[in-house]
Amino acid sequence: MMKMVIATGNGNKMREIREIFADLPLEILSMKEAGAEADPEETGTTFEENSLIKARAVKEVLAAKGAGDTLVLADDSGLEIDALDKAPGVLSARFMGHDTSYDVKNAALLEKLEGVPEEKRTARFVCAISCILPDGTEFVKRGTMEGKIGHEIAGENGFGYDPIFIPDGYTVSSAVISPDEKNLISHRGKALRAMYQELSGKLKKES
Ligand code: ITT
Repeated sequence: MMKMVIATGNGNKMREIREIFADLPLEILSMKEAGAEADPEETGTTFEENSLIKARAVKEVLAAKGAGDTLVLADDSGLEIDALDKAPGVLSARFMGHDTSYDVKNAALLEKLEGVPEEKRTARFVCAISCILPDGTEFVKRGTMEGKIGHEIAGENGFGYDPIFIPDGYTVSSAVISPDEKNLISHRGKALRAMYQELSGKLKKES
């Protein structure tokens, strides 16, 4: 079976990716499991650029190990808050420092939005997924989940900024809704399903 290495160190992303790709004829490995860890500087100004930077870095490590016949997938994602000029955006993971807890980050964002009226609290999660095929072909898919920033930290599911984000059509945060339901509406779910469509066609042609 062909191997697919995911260029992420984020276990939550790994779980979502494994769920959505479960029935593809692929052995899915994290970059750690594949012994191909890379942590390139995310110097891009868009989610697309940064996801490609991560995928190319892992592809290079794999090629150096003689494992170039592997598919590589990378995700770059983040939260855009309109009232903050789309911050934290591509800096979502680095906002206030990598090691700062999300309780602290989320509380700081809520404070920055104090007094901002409901209609101006719009926000979205964005996800770009890049794939590099064994022959070097690259493609990128994007998904978004629109919503708004709530007024409190709520919910135990999800991760990162989920506890302050209320998706359109909901009255609770994306950390309250179940993981399965989040997969159906999320930025990553949408980008991954678009990638799934493209890959399942390509993998069928090859087999
Ligand atoms: P990798 O680079 O190793 O994949 P990372 O967590 O550093 O892991 P990103 O650079 O893509 O990933 O940063 C994305 C950040 O955006 C992530 O750490 C969360 O803070 C936030 N984020 C992305 N998707 C999210 C989601 O579904 N729910 C909540 N927060 C999310």
